Amino acid sequence: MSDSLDRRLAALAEAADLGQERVDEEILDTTRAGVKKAGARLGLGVERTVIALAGPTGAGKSTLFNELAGSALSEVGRLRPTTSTAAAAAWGEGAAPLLDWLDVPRRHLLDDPELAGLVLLDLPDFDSVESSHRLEVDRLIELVDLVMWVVDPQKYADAAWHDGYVRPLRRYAAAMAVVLNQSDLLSEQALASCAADLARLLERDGVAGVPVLAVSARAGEGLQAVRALLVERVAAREAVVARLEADVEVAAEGLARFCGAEPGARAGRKERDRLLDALADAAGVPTIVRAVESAHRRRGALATGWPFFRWIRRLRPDPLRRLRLPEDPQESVHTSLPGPSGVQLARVETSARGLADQVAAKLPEPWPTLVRGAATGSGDRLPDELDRAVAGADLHVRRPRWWRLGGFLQTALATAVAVGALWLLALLALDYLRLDDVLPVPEANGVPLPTALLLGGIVAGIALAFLARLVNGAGARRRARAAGRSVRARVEVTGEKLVLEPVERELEAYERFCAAVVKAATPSERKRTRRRLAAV
Ligand SMILES: Nc1nc2c(ncn2[C@@H]2O[C@H](COP(=O)(O)OP(=O)(O)O)[C@@H](O)[C@H]2O)c(=O)[nH]1
Ligand SMILES: [Mg+2]
Repeated sequence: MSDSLDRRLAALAEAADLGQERVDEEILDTTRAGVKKAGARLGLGVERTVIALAGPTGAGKSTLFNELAGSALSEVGRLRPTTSTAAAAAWGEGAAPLLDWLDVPRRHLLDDPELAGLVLLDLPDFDSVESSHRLEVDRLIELVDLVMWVVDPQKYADAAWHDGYVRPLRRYAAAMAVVLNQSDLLSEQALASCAADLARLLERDGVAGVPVLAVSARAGEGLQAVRALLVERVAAREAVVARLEADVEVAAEGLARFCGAEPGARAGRKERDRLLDALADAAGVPTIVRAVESAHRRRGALATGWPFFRWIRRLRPDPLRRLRLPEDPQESVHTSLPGPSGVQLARVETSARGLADQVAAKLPEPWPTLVRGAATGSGDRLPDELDRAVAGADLHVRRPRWWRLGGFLQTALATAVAVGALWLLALLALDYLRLDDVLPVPEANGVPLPTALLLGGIVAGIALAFLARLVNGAGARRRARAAGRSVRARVEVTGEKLVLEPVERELEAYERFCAAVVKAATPSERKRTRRRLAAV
């Protein structure tokens, strides 16, 4: 019978768990307490129905209680306030655990097969001058399966009752009945207009359709109808579930204000790109790209440049070494990149916020705040994580194979230049000593060989260096682009981890929370059908 209720209670408990540390704690506590109460009540069985007689001072609750019990169990009093605790009458054996749970020590055991399963409570007056009475009434109204309000012709319109109880409890209309007592004090006509007025007030309170029974507890009039109502409710065994379902509905409604009509959006391309750009900038991608490019040029020049000018290149440090950028990916290394500036970090935060707002701005609070917090929450870790991302990136620093050949050729050409120069110096010395005919100078195509070696070596060396420089320039740009791409890819992973995934987690929590709330708020198909039929 309570399959649907169990399912809804489970959904409510799930919503309370998902809302943990997100949604207003007080509401979650109330929800959890409600789930716990429902579990306890269901655990005590639906075979018994707890019905409380509640109402203002002197309406006749105790008189009615005694009439129904068939004996003077409860004190009917002119001396007020009478008692601060409720009195219970239980029909049939085995009500003790239920009464223990209700914490009602004053109990009487009655025997009437027709009413077996009924636990009737005579509550203190809710309008008593003793505030403890009211507290006791409120405590028990939370727990009982059905409240039978007892009012009299003087007090049926009191604001204390309508505004203090009926209207706030209007969602519990299914767990309510009203007895208009002391009908013997009115003429038939007056009673009719009084009952009509009461019905009108109840409708205004939002509980139209609640059964209203006019009785005279003292004269014993109309008691049969009250008894019939009790018998019917006890026999149907539905009061427990009906009351708890109303509890679930109220609780689900309380949580539903944290759920909007719109589902959470997913991060858009534009927002993602903006965030990624800001992160790449903060990670120093432009600096890295420049360093990779100029390192390759420098290394290429050292390997293949004109040997006589290489020393100039050596004067400037290698940019990759200077930034301590590992050439092989190594996450554990700390680079010497300057780290993100305040402006760069602010830009990351702004774009993370923008992304959060894009996905969550339309959700009800607290979700936009939570999503924004999730998007920007890892800000402290950002510089470190970005550095790690950079250090772990493949910068595509590889020495091309042809550099060996180029270097070898340059060395050979430089050697030729040196040989030619030394040779010419030797000839100069011999000429000075007037020994120039001693050594014949070989010629190549009419040019003396030492001259050819010197000049040819210079020209070829410079030409080779020039050519190599062109090729190395292109290679440097290519490597720089590849390095930029791989650093960006790593930065993207960091952005996923620090911004997008936390945002996604919050959105998921939102969706699961609201799905649970909807589930809790939705009665089963069978129940709805029955309600629809009842409405016809
Ligand atoms: N005239 C009349 N008096 C009643 C009726 N029911 C109760 N009373 C009296 O109203 C007074 C208060 O009754 P009681 O049952 O103690 O009211 P409680 O405060 O609601 O418990 C007592 O003097 C009762 O005798 C009734 O139906 N008609
Ligand atoms: Mg009383």
